[in-house]
Amino acid sequence: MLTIYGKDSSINVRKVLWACAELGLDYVREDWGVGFRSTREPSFLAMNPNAMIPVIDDDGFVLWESNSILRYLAAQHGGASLYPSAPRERARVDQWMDWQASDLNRAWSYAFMSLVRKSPLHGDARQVATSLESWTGFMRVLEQQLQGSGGYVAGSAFTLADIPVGLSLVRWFATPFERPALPAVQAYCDRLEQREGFRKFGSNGMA
Ligand SMILES: N[C@@H](CCC(=O)N[C@@H](CS)C(=O)NCC(=O)O)C(=O)O
Repeated sequence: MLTIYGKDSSINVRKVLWACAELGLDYVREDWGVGFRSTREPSFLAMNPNAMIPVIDDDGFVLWESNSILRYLAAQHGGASLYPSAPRERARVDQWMDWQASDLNRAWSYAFMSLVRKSPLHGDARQVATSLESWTGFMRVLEQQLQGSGGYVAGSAFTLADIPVGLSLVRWFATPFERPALPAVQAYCDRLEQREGFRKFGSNGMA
């Protein structure tokens, strides 16, 4: 039995939900996080002392950190094509997953909180501009990669890396500002749209 702890409006929870869709895994999900049960409850902290969602419990194996959960689920539940075992192919998938979780995530954070979430703590116009500039720079890197990769971020086949990167695109398109045209990114988004997991957990209007 697989249990996923976390509300489905969270981008990091949606990574896990999309991965389960790709793997054909059944699960039950409980709503935790802001607006639902508090991750500060002792029973939650016992699973993840960082008080963050998502967390999974797979037959007694408890794990947090969304990208690590994706890797585990693919390795444990027959996802060899999503997460190849050959060291170089696997490293290429890891590279893009880590890029999303670190550089890309950090770049968009201020602008997204300001322009989409309307956070009163993110009202500094200069910091918004810096964030947008940095985010756009990383998206140009993605554009360049997709122009020559063969269709997906880590190569010609869909892999785990397309899940965090694909969900990140939703934020890119949902943020109101003058985006440069990135045709390979747009074509990639259209390609992801053909996957049920993306339609259910990515392009469903939630950013
Ligand atoms: N590095 C973590 C980040 C997790 C994270 O930031 N989760 C947010 C939701 S997207 C959270 O738990 N927020 C607190 C809450 O909702 O209570 C991961 O990738 O799993």
